[in-house]
Amino acid sequence: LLVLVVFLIKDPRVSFDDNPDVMIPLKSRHQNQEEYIDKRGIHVVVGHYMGDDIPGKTTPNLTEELLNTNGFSPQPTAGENGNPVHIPSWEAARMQQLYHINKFNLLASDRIPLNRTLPDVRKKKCHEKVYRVDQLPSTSVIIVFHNEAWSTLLRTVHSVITRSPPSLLEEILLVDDASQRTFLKEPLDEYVAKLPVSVRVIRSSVRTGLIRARLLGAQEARGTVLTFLDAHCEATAGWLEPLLSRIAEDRTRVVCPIIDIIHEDTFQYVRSFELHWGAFNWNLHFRWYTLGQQELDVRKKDITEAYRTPAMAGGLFSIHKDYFYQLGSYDRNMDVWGGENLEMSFRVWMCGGSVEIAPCSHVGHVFRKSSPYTFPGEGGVGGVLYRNLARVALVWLDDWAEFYFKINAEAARVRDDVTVRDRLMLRDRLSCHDFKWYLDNIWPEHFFPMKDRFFGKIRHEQLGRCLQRPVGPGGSNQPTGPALLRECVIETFPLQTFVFTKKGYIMTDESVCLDAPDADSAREPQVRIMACNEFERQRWTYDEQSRLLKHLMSGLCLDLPSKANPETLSLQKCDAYSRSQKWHFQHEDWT
Ligand code: UD2
Ligand code: MN
Repeated sequence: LLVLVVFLIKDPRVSFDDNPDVMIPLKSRHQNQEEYIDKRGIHVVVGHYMGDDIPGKTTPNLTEELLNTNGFSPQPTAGENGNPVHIPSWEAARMQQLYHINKFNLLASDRIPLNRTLPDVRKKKCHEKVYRVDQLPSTSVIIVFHNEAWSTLLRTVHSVITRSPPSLLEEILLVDDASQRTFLKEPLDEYVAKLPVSVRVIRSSVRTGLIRARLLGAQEARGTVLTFLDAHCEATAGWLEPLLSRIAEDRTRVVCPIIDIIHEDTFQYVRSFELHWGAFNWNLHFRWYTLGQQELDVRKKDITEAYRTPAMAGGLFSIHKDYFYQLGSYDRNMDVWGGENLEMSFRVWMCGGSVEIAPCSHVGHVFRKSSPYTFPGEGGVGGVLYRNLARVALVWLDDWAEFYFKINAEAARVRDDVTVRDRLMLRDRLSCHDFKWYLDNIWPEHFFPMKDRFFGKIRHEQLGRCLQRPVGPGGSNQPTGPALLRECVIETFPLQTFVFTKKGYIMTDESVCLDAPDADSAREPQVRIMACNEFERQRWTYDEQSRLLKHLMSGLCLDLPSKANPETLSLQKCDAYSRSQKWHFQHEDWT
């Protein structure tokens, strides 16, 4: 059960170092620490000493006293300029114990001053941009939290105060979702009263979940724009102006910053990639995928320009307050955590607005591998999350709702527990587009089944085995690897289910495609599953008559593994008489 719980919580969130494809190992300046540049060019630092959630390992006893102690004890230079914090080995035991309170390295966080300096991670071109601050709308910054650590919560607050033009920052609203820690009560009230900006603490007496907590904050907000942040963020120089200026031009834009990584072990500020956008997989879990070609072309012209994204991560964004309400704010029947990010993304896009990422705005966030808090409600974490997601599917997915429930047994089990009438009425009232419009227009690169594309298994006739994609460690985004041939599974089985698009791409869940990455080299081309990139290399044609599956660029045909590379399928000279090149496209119903 523990394994399941850890997986459930971990899966839907973003984690960049689940699958560290190490490219360039670096010599670390610190003991007990590994550093490398990964395949996306990100500088990653990993501490070996972390007390992470190893399934089966018991959580150390966290006493009431420990939980209620504010351990903030800053060292002036710790973490300055976004540097990692090194905890000496003699403190490892304490560090591991504290780690379990918030599921990040609390001891490290507690050493970093609340106003630490950060690098200016913006592209050079961003510095040349001039914003007319006097013509931008003001914003309320809303931060909801449940049992957050003092140091991360207040570092979020200070980073906002320090790095926002005063005239644009109307106030900061801290919404306490029934935290139990004593230091988050009067001590917090007293602390924020002394700050130079209006910071108000709004408290929910019952645990209401992040969605309704944000609604509480919105209701109190005085600013023209609402800016939401998680309670463990750090805003960098110039973060606010790009968000507000996009909304000043058009109030139907919902704008997100680039979300950088505050490493959960070292609190190092790590710049994230800009060439990704947000979307989701067949399980309705939010994912980062490589940017669509059209968007890449736009970016090449002006890298400071905001770009569209099919979905937002959920935690960090600005929205005009009137537009927020006009569009139905949030679905207040969603509990605790999850689903509201896609719900809002679909609603905004389908009902006339847009969701975008402003690349000159950078905010760091501590991504965690598991959740530190409880999920009150029937069925625990799974019950809560899948009821939220069932609501998303029933309101917004139209024909694809059945597809979602078909491959998500957990959501199917709870679909009858939810009623979404009020949200369907809202959708009707706003005269929103349907989900097909969304897929066609907002995310044409998607890998969902459609009426005019094949959906099903690709079976090797001679062996009766099916094409299968690899799974990345920890269910990572866009898992790549060999194109496998495995025993066909009778039921719908996502790993063996592919779509064949009109353009000739053979895609599957997680935006991975059948590819021949070295088709243009002299070597014998291997067939692999790679991130979809719309390159010519990933296009195929199928001939019903001969049942050959031809790789367009090389003119070769999909065949069994060769002796040289027994673990993955190969490309060979097409031969209509060869039994090993015959493939059967076995259609499956998805509606
Ligand atoms: C991501 C989002 C998060 C939210 C979530 C889906 C980012 C960086 N984060 O997960 O904002 O959209 O996906 O729902 O995009 N909280 C409460 N009450 C609760 C539970 C959480 O107030 O019952 C607070 C929590 O203290 C935190 C915020 O809500 O400040 C988000 O929670 P999280 O950090 O666990 O979510 P995260 O980053 O994993
Ligand atoms: Mn968070």
